[in-house]
Amino acid sequence: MKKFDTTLYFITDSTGLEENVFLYKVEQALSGGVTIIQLREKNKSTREYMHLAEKVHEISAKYGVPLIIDDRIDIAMAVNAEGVHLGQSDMPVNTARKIVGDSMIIGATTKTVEQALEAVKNGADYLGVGAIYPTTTKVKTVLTSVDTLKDICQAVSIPVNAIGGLNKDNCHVLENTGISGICVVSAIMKSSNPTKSASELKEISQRLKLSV
Ligand code: TZP
Ligand code: MG
Repeated sequence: MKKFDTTLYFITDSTGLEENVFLYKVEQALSGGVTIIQLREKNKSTREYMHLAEKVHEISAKYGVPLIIDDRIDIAMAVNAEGVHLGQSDMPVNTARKIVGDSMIIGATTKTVEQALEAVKNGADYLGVGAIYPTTTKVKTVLTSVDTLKDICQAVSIPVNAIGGLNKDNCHVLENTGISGICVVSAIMKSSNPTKSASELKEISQRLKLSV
């Protein structure tokens, strides 16, 4: 049985960082209590993506935190990552499921109830929904309303995480939505103290989960 906790889902962004600085930030975030981590690389070669995935996996394994690879089931499988995250333009979840088998975690980005139900039917283990707020992270996305987020949470029985522009000062809109956790990039990546930010965000997310 797959066991994972999406309370504080940290998505990395290595843009502009030396590898050792990036890995140090990752470790700081993990030590602050991140419960699941996604390596998200958009401009690396396959070889470079794999190399970084191996390094991040060594660190995440020390903390017992599952590593999810964005977009690429081949890299997830090659480095024995715990999961893969697929968007609406990536490999369909049902195809990915056939390839990776039952034990790998598959996450899906969904922006409507219809997409959410489809992802669940196809074998997704959790959903990411957003962007809730405009984001400074490089991503092709549109805003998703909190009402839609609520509708998705009600429609599915797998964990649903909110994403997009979330930080410790604006998560209150997620109260009573039914989310299982929050996904953040810059609130941790751009923090001068990723350990402290992770620990604060985790506490906020835990409180939000209790608010339903
Ligand atoms: N998908 C929707 S918003 C987003 C992704 C990957 C980026 C979130 O980044 P941040 O810095 O937490 O706004
Ligand atoms: Mg993708």
